[in-house]
Amino acid sequence: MKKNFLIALSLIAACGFSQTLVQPLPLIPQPNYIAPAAGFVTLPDSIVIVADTALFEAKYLRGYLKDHYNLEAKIDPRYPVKNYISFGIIPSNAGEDEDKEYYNLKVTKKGISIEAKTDAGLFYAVQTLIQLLPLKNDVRIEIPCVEIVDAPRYKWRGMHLDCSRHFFTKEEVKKYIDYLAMYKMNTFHWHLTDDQGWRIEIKKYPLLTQISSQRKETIIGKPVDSRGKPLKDVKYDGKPYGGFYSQEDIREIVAYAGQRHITIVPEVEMPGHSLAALAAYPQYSCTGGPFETYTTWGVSDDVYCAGNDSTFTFLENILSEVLELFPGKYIHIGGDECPKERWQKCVKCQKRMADEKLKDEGELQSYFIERIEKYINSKGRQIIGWDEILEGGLAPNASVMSWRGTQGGIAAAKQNHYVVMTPGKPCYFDHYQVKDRTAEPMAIGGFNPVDSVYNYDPTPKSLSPAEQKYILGAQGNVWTEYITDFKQVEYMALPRMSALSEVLWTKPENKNYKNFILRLKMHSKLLDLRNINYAKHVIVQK
Ligand code: TNX
Repeated sequence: MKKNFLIALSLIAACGFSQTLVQPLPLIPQPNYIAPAAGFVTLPDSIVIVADTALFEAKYLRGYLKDHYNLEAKIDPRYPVKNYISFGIIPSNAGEDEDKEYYNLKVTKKGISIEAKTDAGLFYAVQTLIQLLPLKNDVRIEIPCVEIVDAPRYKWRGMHLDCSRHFFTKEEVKKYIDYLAMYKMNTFHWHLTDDQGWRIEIKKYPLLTQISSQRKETIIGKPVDSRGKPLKDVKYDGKPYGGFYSQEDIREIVAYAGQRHITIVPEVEMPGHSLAALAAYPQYSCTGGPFETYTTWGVSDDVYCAGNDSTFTFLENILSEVLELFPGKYIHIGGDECPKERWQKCVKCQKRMADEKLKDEGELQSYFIERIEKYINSKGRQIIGWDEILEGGLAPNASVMSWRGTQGGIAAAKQNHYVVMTPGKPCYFDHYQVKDRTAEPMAIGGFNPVDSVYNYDPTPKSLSPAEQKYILGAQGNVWTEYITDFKQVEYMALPRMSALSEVLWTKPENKNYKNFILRLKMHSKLLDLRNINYAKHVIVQK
């Protein structure tokens, strides 16, 4: 099968891209091999999905056909003569994980057949099939005959959402997960804690939800001017703001994502970005407080005390509940932007540095992360952190998320550590999408247009082929200081997320920006059909 797949891929140059010039199929991300055939298959009002009745993918497709086209599909393991959509699992090559997400989708006049090595592959085939369905829901269902053979370029195809600065409901988070699913992404990085709010219920520490999940008000506009200088006359809205996910909510969301083959990587920030937690538990800071959950944007100087053993007990107790809730391999421990002023003046932190022979506060930060890593590794999991965890020495098994450019990722890969690329340029989807800032709602700054996302290559050329293997993939980040509601999340995420999905899924030789825009224009009708908001600059050209 693997051989067939390679042959199929090598055929792409010959026929797959005949589509580049003629009308392409409205698929995003572009599959790696497409063989268009003549004609269409028309689905009748009732159809059989040939599959085990317990298969989630079959039920998902049945639900979609019913909800959007009012088509009744019956799931049955027996084949009818025609009018079927069949699901089949084919043997996988043991030990080879590179094409576990492979699928083959054949649309013929007789029926539609899907084959994959795993349920994830079946799911991706369903996503492709859904994108081939008519873009109006009151018409006959005609699907173009085609064969698609497909598998992703990268293993980590991620999107992040900051639910600390602004809170999004359980239903909104599920919608966001639906968008990842639509684009065959498989990792949702859920930013759950920060200075401005703690959003995850921890049973052992109820004040985290009672106090840390709330802030008394929120700054209006920006705390700094365009050069980054603090503004004097800032105003606050005077409105209490808060929210959190109960453990029950989290279990529901994790299960929802899991069915869609999406792993959630929860982020619990440490040692910095922790003021909200310290507002409830000031004893784990250097000064003892008192503190309030941050009401402004930026980074608080008050961080967890690294000299106090009870800080680690507190964090390990929190993490033990987090590990129970999230079954994935990775736990994100933050590690970014930790001011060191408090540690410099803290007797306990300085004693720790002397006892552990640490030469500066950078090494104290490494001590902190390594200690947490030991705990997480002892539970059979791995840590991932922002690239600051490289400073002062990388914890032995840590993976790195490179956000301040790609240098951190390159350095980590050279040290044989796994890397997820998410450089501010172009992976920060909280930045503007067009040059003219007056044409968009206020954003944090920066400029990351859709084409810059599309043309991004996560694998740095400066790495050797062996080092390049450490690049797991990339991720788009949606930080929400200035994103107050979910419609705005959609606007910032789309269509940059559509572009990123193609970076992550489609092999570079099969990508083409002009062709992407043609497909995006058709695909935007699907977004309209589902009532999803998106930025229209590259779709509606003035
Ligand atoms: C930097 S990325 C941050 C976030 C902000 C973001 C705004 C990172 C690890 N830290 O705390 O929200 O910039 O773009």
